[in-house]
Parts: sequence; structure tokens; C-alpha cells
Amino acid sequence: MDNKLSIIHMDMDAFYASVEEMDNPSLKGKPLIVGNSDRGIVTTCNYEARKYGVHSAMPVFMAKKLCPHANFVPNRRERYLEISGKVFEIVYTLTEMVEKVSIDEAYIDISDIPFSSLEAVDYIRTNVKEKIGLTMSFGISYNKFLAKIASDWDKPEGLKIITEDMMPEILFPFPLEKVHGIGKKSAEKFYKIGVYTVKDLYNLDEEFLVKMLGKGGREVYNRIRGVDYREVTSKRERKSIGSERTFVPTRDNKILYKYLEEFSSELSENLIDKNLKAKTISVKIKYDDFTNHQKSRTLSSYIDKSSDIYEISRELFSEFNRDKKIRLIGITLSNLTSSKIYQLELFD
Ligand code: TTP
Ligand code: MG
Repeated sequence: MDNKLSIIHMDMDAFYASVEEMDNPSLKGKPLIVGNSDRGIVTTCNYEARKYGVHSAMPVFMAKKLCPHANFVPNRRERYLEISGKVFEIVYTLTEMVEKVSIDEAYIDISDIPFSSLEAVDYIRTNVKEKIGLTMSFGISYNKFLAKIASDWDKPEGLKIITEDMMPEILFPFPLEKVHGIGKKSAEKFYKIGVYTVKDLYNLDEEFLVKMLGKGGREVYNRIRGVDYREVTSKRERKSIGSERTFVPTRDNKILYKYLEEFSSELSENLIDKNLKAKTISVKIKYDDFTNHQKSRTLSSYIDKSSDIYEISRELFSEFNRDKKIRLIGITLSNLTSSKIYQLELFD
């Protein structure tokens, strides 16, 4: 597949309602509406209830009018958070490049991992279904805006890929509010001048959009032409594992290599124990004068073997200036990924 299709948007299907059905299977097969009390609003509903026109943010009393025979259950936010955590744990075993947008939604950038978007989607979908029991939808594209549009394409259990050659026509039928950067208020301004869909918007020039939307107009102009430079930003700290030791300052390579060898085998065991592999190796040293120095290398493939770690850390170590004695040496492995995904049969 096209290498550039490295952005995935994932979104759980009818999230709160699906958790309620999972915890209480007798709710399945009938309209289900989740929301607090009669005076509250609907947080979500299952797909059966959507057929009656019920949707998120609608007052519960109105949902009752539209679909009186539905089951109504109150929100259990703690439970949804717990399940959300489990879903994201699975996603994080694939890559750290995950930008969580809400309790059930995230962008994933797979350009750093040796899998295609389709393989990544299959891995997440299969694991979430088997280990948790929920379904989700995915969009794949070459930027965030289009990946998000795609994940909503054929929910539930959807998968849609938007490629460059589909642009811009694929967006033309959409209502304006679908475009990131156009809220309800701005949409209404456009309706007044007869602009209802992305197609109508497409015919307007950039300066006019700036006049209507302010600075954001330029971004909207680009976005509907398939240009969106926003990056997937992971808030999660990068995981790493490491070993280091401080000792009587020395220049003796025999001692220093011995440490590297020891750490390599320690770290390799640690990786294998945790079902992880690493892609980045760093060697750090502290000289006798207490200055710290570090050399790193990111490999083209993931490793977990002691001999590989040792060989690369020796190479990195040889790059240090050796005029001074060394009082600390250590190896750190980062850019970790779950080695379990290597065993997974991605496609039958
Ligand atoms: P959504 O992903 O918007 O909706 P959903 O997962 O229920 O359904 P879909 O299959 O269309 O994705 O929101 C995720 C959860 O967030 C939803 O289950 C309930 C909650 N939520 C609210 O509490 N208030 C709201 O207004 C919306 C839209 C969602
Ligand atoms: Mg959802």
C-alpha cells in the first residue's frame, strides 16, 4: 500500500452503549439509550435506537418520545474509562505514536513501525474484539483530517481508506460542519449565502474564506484540498529500559566491555520477559570529571538478542573520546514495541 497512508483514525462503535450491552447481554438486540435521568441528555445510544432518530446530546425526554420501548440506562463513566484504558493498552503495544482525542477516539501514526496501516488496523481490531469484546471503526489516509472523515464512513465496524487520487471529489457531498475548522456558527453564515456542502465551499477563493472564517479560513481552504499539516502528537512518555553502573574511574576496556556485555544480556532478558523488542540503543558514560555523554543509534529493525545489543553498544562506545577515565557506563533501549505482534497472523 501507499507508504504515505500512515495516519489512522480509530473510533469505538456506540461506545458507552456497547459497554452496557457487553456487561449486560440481555440489552442486546433492542434500542438502548444511555443517559442520566429524565432531565438529563442522551450521551449515546446503540445503532438500533439511532434508527428512530435518537442521538447524542438530545434530551432524554425527547428520546423517550421517539423511542418509548427502548431500554434506558444511566452513565457509568468509571466503567467506560476502565474499558477505554484497556483499549488504549492494546493500541500502545503497536506504537507509541498515538494521539488520544477522547475516551473512545485516537489518531495513530504508523510511519515508525514496520507494518502497513491495514496490518495495524487488523491487529487492533482483532485484539480489541477478542480480548475486550468491542467493535470499532477505522479510517486510513495521508493526513489527520481525511483519516477522521474516513473512520466515520461506514460505521459500525467500518474501514475506509482515502487516497490522494480520490481528492477533492470524495469530500464534495459533505455538509460544512464535517470540515475541521467550521463550527455551527460559521456554517450558518455560509448557509445564508447559499453555501451548504463542501462542493459549494470548494468554489470559493481563499481570500473569501479568510474573510468569512478569519485566519482559520486558509486552513479550511487547504484542508478540503487534502492538505493538513497537523502532526499526530503523542502525550505518552517514551518507554525505555536501561542498565548502568558507577565504579572506580577507569580506562580499562576489558572492564568497560564486560559491563556492556553484562547489561546487554540483562536487557535482552528483560525485553524477552516483557515481550518487547527495541529499535533505539543508547550508550552513556560519565567521565572522571563528571561530564555526561551519550551516543545513540536507531536501527532499521527491532532487536531483542543479547549479542545484537552488545555488538551495537560496543560500536557506539568506540565513538567516545577516550582521553579521560570513565566512572559510569550504561545502555538504554528505547523505541520499544511489542514482539507479540510479530507472532500474530495478520492475514489468513
Ligand atoms: P462518539 O464516538 O461520538 O459516539 P459513539 O462512540 O457512542 O458512537 P459512534 O459509533 O458514532 O462513534 O462518542 C464516544 C462516547 O462519548 C459516547 O459513547 C458517549 C460519549 N459522548 C457524550 O457523553 N456526549 C456526547 O455529546 C457525545 C457525542 C459522546
Ligand atoms: Mg465512537
